Amino acid sequence: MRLVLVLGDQLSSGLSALLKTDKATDIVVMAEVADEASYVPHHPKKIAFTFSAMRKFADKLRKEGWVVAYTKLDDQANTGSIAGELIRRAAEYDASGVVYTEPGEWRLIEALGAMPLKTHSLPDTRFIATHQEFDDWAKGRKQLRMEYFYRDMRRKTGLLMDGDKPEGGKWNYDHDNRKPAPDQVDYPGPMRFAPDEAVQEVLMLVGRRFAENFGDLTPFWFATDTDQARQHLAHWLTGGLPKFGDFQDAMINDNRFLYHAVIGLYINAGLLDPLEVCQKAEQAYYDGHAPLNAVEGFIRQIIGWREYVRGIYFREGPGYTTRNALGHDRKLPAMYWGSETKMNCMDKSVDQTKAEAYAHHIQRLMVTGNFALLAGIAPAEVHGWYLAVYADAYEWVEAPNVIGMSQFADNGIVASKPYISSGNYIHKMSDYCGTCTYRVQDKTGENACPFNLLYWHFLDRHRARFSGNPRMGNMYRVWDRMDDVRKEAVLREANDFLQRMDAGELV
Ligand code: FAD
Ligand code: DLZ
Ligand code: SF4
Repeated sequence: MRLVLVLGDQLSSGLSALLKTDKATDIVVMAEVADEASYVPHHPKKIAFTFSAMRKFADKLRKEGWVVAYTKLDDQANTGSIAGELIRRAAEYDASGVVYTEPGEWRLIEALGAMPLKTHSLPDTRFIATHQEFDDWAKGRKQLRMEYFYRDMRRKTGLLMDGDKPEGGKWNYDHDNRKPAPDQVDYPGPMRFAPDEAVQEVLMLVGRRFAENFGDLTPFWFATDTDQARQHLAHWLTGGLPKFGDFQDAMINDNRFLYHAVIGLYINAGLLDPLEVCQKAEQAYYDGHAPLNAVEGFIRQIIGWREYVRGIYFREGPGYTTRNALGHDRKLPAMYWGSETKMNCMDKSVDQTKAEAYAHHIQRLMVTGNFALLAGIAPAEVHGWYLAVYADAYEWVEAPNVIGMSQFADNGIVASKPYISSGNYIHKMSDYCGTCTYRVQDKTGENACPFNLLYWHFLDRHRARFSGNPRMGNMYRVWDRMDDVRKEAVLREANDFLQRMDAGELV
């Protein structure tokens, strides 16, 4: 008899560990443990989602005939860690060993490998590319450009392929996907599910045990099983997908989700299969329900970016999260944890993160990420924040996005140049600036937008590293053409802003 570990983000019937074991003889182990619930101060909604979905998945397995040894967080015998639970259950059932699907985090991979038990780790087949395929693709390349990897994934899956050519003649329709914020959004947002009894029990537990964590536990509306997640997906495919592409980069004061799918949490936890999701989106295109720019853009995020960042995480190894190529060392300011700020874009992005454990890609990249990079915040602190606050955050996907794409801390493996912008970009893509205390038009002075000041501060302090980057030459030429008095004022005001922020003043 073997134990079969199922982790909180492995809630898939097709999990390799379940497929390779036998419900007649083997025993599934699932455990809510303090270690997993507190390696970062997770958003309460994320913990409630994980525990609810775990409990429902355990019930489903039992109905299918599995014996499931499930540990609840409050159980007396709970050892507090996954390894501890496996060791305890192995003794209880006199198990010959443990079978598991590779976890999505080095921390756990190492902890499981160090257990005094016979272990058998299986590849996680819920992804499209294997580690070997990614490494073969990456080997010998000077730059690991997602776009080329993505094309291979299109060929591999056959998604949006017309023979060996991309559907419509182009691989990438991103050019059509940068429309600014629309006046009205004609999609009501993600489907919301009233908590049933099982979820309510978890909400009580999380409310009691994690009351101090940043984030609102209620209203809790996430799907917590595959049936619900599929209902939500169907709702989005009809209402959201058609305009997903057009407004993918837009941000609006009064709308937290726009046309985004809000499915990262469901795919990452295993409730939805990424390929199935893409095939349904592809069908919407062939049925004439959604345009190619939307469908291609969406499929690229999943079989392109999602697979690519996973490849990077596993290729770069356990030290990736400690990288700090730019030597940034500022503490994460309290505004990330909800303290007041006068910057409306930051306020709105953090506020919705607190309420929903969700912000969309451009808020993460061009608002909170951009600000952290411009202000020189230590990437490890930024990483800890993103890992904690989003319901879809697991290290394999979060770290390459934060350490690599957003903070350039991996020295350009993921991003060929830093994703930085002045207030202009935010102004173009959102209605945030219209209701901000700062003025986006002001480049210096009392009301100057801090993004404007910090943008030049960043370029100036990292001149040696970036002035030779062909994609940044223009920025440096603009800076160099500015007169010295103006330059001096920008840098002085940027430094002053940073000092006031560090001192905890309202900025
Ligand atoms: P949509 O915008 O509707 O996109 C559809 C799906 O595409 C997503 O659900 C996701 O599965 C996939 N996807 C899109 N972009 C990416 C990407 N860059 N990397 C991986 N998958 C992608 N995504 C996470 O799943 N977990 C994270 O912890 C995470 N942290 C991020 C941190 C930063 C700084 C940035 C810039 C991006 C991060 N992303 C992360 C990627 C992306 O922002 C989220 O996947 C997306 O916002 C989730 O919302 P959605 O489901 O509405 O996505
Ligand atoms: C995110 C999370 C949380 C909050 N709690 C648990 C838990 O108690 N038990 C569990 O098995 N998994 C949990 N998870 C998901 C794990 O942290 C995740 O499996 C690892 O980070 C690897 O991706
Ligand atoms: Fe953000 Fe600057 Fe616009 Fe204010 S003015 S919302 S700080 S970009």
